[in-house]
Amino acid sequence: MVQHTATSVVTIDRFIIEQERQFPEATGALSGILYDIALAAKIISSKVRRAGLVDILGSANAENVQGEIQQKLDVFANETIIMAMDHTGKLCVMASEEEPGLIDIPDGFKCGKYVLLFDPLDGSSNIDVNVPVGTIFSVLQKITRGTRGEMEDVLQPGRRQVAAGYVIYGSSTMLVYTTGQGAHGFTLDPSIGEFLLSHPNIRIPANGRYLSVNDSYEQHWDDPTKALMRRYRGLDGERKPLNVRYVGSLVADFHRNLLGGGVFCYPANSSAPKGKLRLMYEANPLAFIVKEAGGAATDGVRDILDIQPTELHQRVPLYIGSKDEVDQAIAMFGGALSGVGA
Ligand code: AFP
Repeated sequence: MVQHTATSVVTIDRFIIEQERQFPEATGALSGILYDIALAAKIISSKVRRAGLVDILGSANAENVQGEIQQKLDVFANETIIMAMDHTGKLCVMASEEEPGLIDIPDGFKCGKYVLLFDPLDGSSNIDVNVPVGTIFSVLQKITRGTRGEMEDVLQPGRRQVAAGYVIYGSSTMLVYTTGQGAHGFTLDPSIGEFLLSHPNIRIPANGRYLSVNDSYEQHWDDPTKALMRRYRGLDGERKPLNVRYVGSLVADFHRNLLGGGVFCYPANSSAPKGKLRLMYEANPLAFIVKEAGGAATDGVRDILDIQPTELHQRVPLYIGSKDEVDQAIAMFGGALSGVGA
């Protein structure tokens, strides 16, 4: 943790500018996207904080593209991000976990060279019971020639991300992001409305304390998955057991393991052969962050960051966290990681 004095406080804006200065050729567009996301995060945070006070809880009676019931705050978060981002001239297209197709930049607004993918409010089924939820985002560079962004611009492997991050609306609101120069965390000081640098250059411990998995699916797991979970729990006598912690809100589980060490697993199972989590909105951005923090992420066979997406809402099995723990998953499934912890 950073100890601040009145003059040493580093706001997220100042930090972003200082990082941008290291790249004289930077146009400021990526920094602008990060400021705008931080602003959207403050708006969402203030709404989430009031969720128990105002009559906003409960279903908006709409099903999203994943067939899940949307919560009202999901809708609010989705709209807040779109409205904060679509007119800035920095993006050419967006995609959200809550929307079936691409989100075009409205007519009359300039298009920029970046693509934004986001999960506006992950873990929303936890809102009613006051459990942390989060926003996750990923930024890619446009690769097609036209002015507007196309599906090809969106369906790029995670290794091409130029920025990624998440916001956790927990006991405090924190924003963690990377642009490929380490993973840095900022805590929102609600009294001044600023994200302040609190966790510079986060490093995930190489081996973990925590195992996060929903083992109510055990009967649907294949044998290697069952063997891996027995290994993590120390039941096969090969290692010290990990401590099980599962919130059921990916950002909360990931954040705890990032700071304390551990592995989050959402394996494939016979009723969800590709798992549940989405490659573009959840796995890729968190894989970029964990890699910058010295950890790793795999689907068991491939490095998450190497997967070539084929569809917008693609799901992927996910093992993410401390490098030694992810290595155990890879060994169990016979996969390989490239550039881990670089
Ligand atoms: P919701 O947004 O529907 O609450 O789903 C949350 C989530 O996508 C992710 O945040 C959790 O890690 C995961 O699903 C939990 O899924 P299970 O309930 O199947 O364990």
